[in-house]
Amino acid sequence: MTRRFTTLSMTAAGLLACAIALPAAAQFAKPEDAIKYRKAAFTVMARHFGIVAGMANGKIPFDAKAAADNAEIATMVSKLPYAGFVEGSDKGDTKAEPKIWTEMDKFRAAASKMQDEMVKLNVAAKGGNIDTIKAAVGDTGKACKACHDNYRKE
Ligand code: ASC
Repeated sequence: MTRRFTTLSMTAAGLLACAIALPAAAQFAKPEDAIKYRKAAFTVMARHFGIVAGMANGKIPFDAKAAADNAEIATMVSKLPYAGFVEGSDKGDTKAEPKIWTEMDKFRAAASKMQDEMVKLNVAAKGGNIDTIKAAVGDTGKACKACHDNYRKE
Protein backbone atom coordinates (compact mmCIF):
# COMPACT_ATOMS: atom_id res chain seq x y z
CA MET A 1 0.00 0.00 0.00
CA THR A 2 1.33 3.43 -0.82
CA ARG A 3 1.67 5.93 1.95
CA ARG A 4 -0.79 8.23 0.20
CA PHE A 5 -3.41 5.51 -0.04
CA THR A 6 -2.93 4.60 3.61
CA THR A 7 -3.40 8.22 4.66
CA LEU A 8 -6.49 8.55 2.50
CA SER A 9 -8.09 5.38 3.79
CA MET A 10 -7.33 6.34 7.38
CA THR A 11 -8.94 9.72 6.80
CA ALA A 12 -11.95 8.03 5.25
CA ALA A 13 -12.21 5.61 8.17
CA GLY A 14 -11.99 8.53 10.59
CA LEU A 15 -14.72 10.47 8.81
CA LEU A 16 -16.93 7.42 8.71
CA ALA A 17 -16.46 6.85 12.43
CA CYS A 18 -17.50 10.47 13.09
CA ALA A 19 -20.49 10.19 10.77
CA ILE A 20 -21.67 7.15 12.70
CA ALA A 21 -20.85 8.52 16.17
CA LEU A 22 -22.33 12.02 15.81
CA PRO A 23 -25.90 11.14 14.92
CA ALA A 24 -25.85 8.36 17.51
CA ALA A 25 -25.04 10.97 20.16
CA ALA A 26 -27.49 13.56 18.88
CA GLN A 27 -30.52 11.44 18.07
CA PHE A 28 -32.91 9.16 19.89
CA ALA A 29 -34.79 6.26 18.36
CA LYS A 30 -38.03 7.21 20.13
CA PRO A 31 -39.29 10.34 21.94
CA GLU A 32 -39.51 8.23 25.12
CA ASP A 33 -35.74 7.60 24.92
CA ALA A 34 -35.10 11.35 24.78
CA ILE A 35 -37.39 11.88 27.79
CA LYS A 36 -35.57 9.18 29.77
CA TYR A 37 -32.21 10.63 28.80
CA ARG A 38 -32.96 14.19 29.89
CA LYS A 39 -34.58 13.02 33.14
CA ALA A 40 -31.54 10.89 33.93
CA ALA A 41 -29.25 13.86 33.26
CA PHE A 42 -31.35 16.15 35.50
CA THR A 43 -31.31 13.48 38.22
CA VAL A 44 -27.52 13.19 38.14
CA MET A 45 -27.10 16.98 38.02
CA ALA A 46 -29.49 17.49 40.95
CA ARG A 47 -27.68 14.84 43.00
CA HIS A 48 -24.29 16.53 42.64
CA PHE A 49 -25.58 20.09 42.86
CA GLY A 50 -27.57 19.00 45.91
CA ILE A 51 -24.42 17.89 47.72
CA VAL A 52 -22.80 21.31 47.20
CA ALA A 53 -26.08 23.06 48.12
CA GLY A 54 -26.32 20.88 51.23
CA MET A 55 -22.88 22.06 52.30
CA ALA A 56 -23.82 25.67 51.55
CA ASN A 57 -26.89 25.51 53.77
CA GLY A 58 -25.25 23.54 56.55
CA LYS A 59 -27.10 20.25 56.06
CA ILE A 60 -23.92 18.47 55.00
CA PRO A 61 -20.58 19.13 56.74
CA PHE A 62 -18.39 21.33 54.54
CA ASP A 63 -15.60 19.47 52.80
CA ALA A 64 -13.78 21.64 50.25
CA LYS A 65 -12.57 18.73 48.10
CA ALA A 66 -16.02 17.10 47.98
CA ALA A 67 -17.62 20.47 47.15
CA ALA A 68 -15.18 21.00 44.28
CA ASP A 69 -15.59 17.43 42.96
CA ASN A 70 -19.37 17.59 43.06
CA ALA A 71 -19.56 21.07 41.52
CA GLU A 72 -17.33 19.84 38.71
CA ILE A 73 -19.63 16.91 37.96
CA ALA A 74 -22.78 19.06 38.18
CA THR A 75 -21.24 21.58 35.79
CA MET A 76 -20.31 18.90 33.28
CA VAL A 77 -23.71 17.22 33.48
CA SER A 78 -25.51 20.58 33.14
CA LYS A 79 -24.54 20.46 29.45
CA LEU A 80 -26.41 17.22 28.83
CA PRO A 81 -30.18 17.39 29.40
CA TYR A 82 -31.09 19.83 26.65
CA ALA A 83 -30.19 17.45 23.82
CA GLY A 84 -33.18 15.46 25.05
CA PHE A 85 -35.77 18.14 24.30
CA VAL A 86 -36.33 16.89 20.76
CA GLU A 87 -39.42 17.44 18.62
CA GLY A 88 -42.23 15.11 19.62
CA SER A 89 -40.98 14.60 23.18
CA ASP A 90 -43.53 17.00 24.68
CA LYS A 91 -45.86 14.06 25.22
CA GLY A 92 -45.25 11.02 27.39
CA ASP A 93 -43.86 10.48 30.87
CA THR A 94 -42.72 14.07 31.31
CA LYS A 95 -43.43 17.21 33.33
CA ALA A 96 -42.04 19.38 30.54
CA GLU A 97 -44.47 22.17 29.58
CA PRO A 98 -45.42 21.99 25.89
CA LYS A 99 -44.62 25.70 25.54
CA ILE A 100 -40.93 24.72 25.63
CA TRP A 101 -41.33 23.75 22.00
CA THR A 102 -43.12 26.95 21.00
CA GLU A 103 -40.58 29.21 22.70
CA MET A 104 -37.44 27.13 22.31
CA ASP A 105 -35.17 30.22 22.15
CA LYS A 106 -36.38 31.41 25.55
CA PHE A 107 -36.09 27.91 26.96
CA ARG A 108 -32.53 27.59 25.65
CA ALA A 109 -31.67 31.00 27.12
CA ALA A 110 -32.96 29.85 30.53
CA ALA A 111 -30.90 26.65 30.19
CA SER A 112 -27.88 28.69 29.23
CA LYS A 113 -28.31 30.94 32.27
CA MET A 114 -28.30 27.89 34.56
CA GLN A 115 -25.22 26.49 32.81
CA ASP A 116 -23.42 29.85 33.25
CA GLU A 117 -24.29 29.97 36.94
CA MET A 118 -23.09 26.39 37.31
CA VAL A 119 -19.73 27.33 35.75
CA LYS A 120 -19.44 30.16 38.30
CA LEU A 121 -20.32 27.74 41.10
CA ASN A 122 -17.62 25.40 39.85
CA VAL A 123 -15.06 28.24 40.02
CA ALA A 124 -16.29 29.18 43.50
CA ALA A 125 -16.10 25.56 44.70
CA LYS A 126 -12.54 25.24 43.44
CA GLY A 127 -11.72 28.40 45.44
CA GLY A 128 -12.88 26.66 48.62
CA ASN A 129 -14.44 29.72 50.29
CA ILE A 130 -17.76 28.70 51.81
CA ASP A 131 -19.28 32.20 51.62
CA THR A 132 -18.48 32.49 47.92
CA ILE A 133 -19.87 28.99 47.40
CA LYS A 134 -23.06 29.92 49.28
CA ALA A 135 -23.63 32.93 47.01
CA ALA A 136 -23.01 30.86 43.88
CA VAL A 137 -25.31 28.08 45.09
CA GLY A 138 -28.01 30.74 45.61
CA ASP A 139 -27.60 32.13 42.09
CA THR A 140 -27.54 28.66 40.54
CA GLY A 141 -30.62 27.57 42.52
CA LYS A 142 -32.46 30.69 41.29
CA ALA A 143 -31.66 29.75 37.69
CA CYS A 144 -32.94 26.18 38.30
CA LYS A 145 -36.11 27.54 39.86
CA ALA A 146 -36.77 30.10 37.12
CA CYS A 147 -36.82 27.31 34.58
CA HIS A 148 -39.00 25.07 36.76
CA ASP A 149 -41.49 27.90 37.30
CA ASN A 150 -41.79 28.55 33.58
CA TYR A 151 -41.28 25.19 31.99
CA ARG A 152 -42.02 22.37 34.43
CA LYS A 153 -45.52 21.20 35.33
CA GLU A 154 -46.28 20.66 39.01
C1 ASC B 1 -31.84 21.61 43.83
C2 ASC B 1 -32.58 20.84 42.91
C3 ASC B 1 -33.23 21.66 42.10
C4 ASC B 1 -32.93 23.06 42.46
C5 ASC B 1 -34.15 23.88 42.73
C6 ASC B 1 -33.78 25.28 43.13
O1 ASC B 1 -31.09 21.20 44.69
O2 ASC B 1 -32.62 19.52 42.83
O3 ASC B 1 -34.02 21.33 41.13
O4 ASC B 1 -32.08 22.96 43.61
O5 ASC B 1 -34.90 23.29 43.74
O6 ASC B 1 -34.93 26.02 43.36
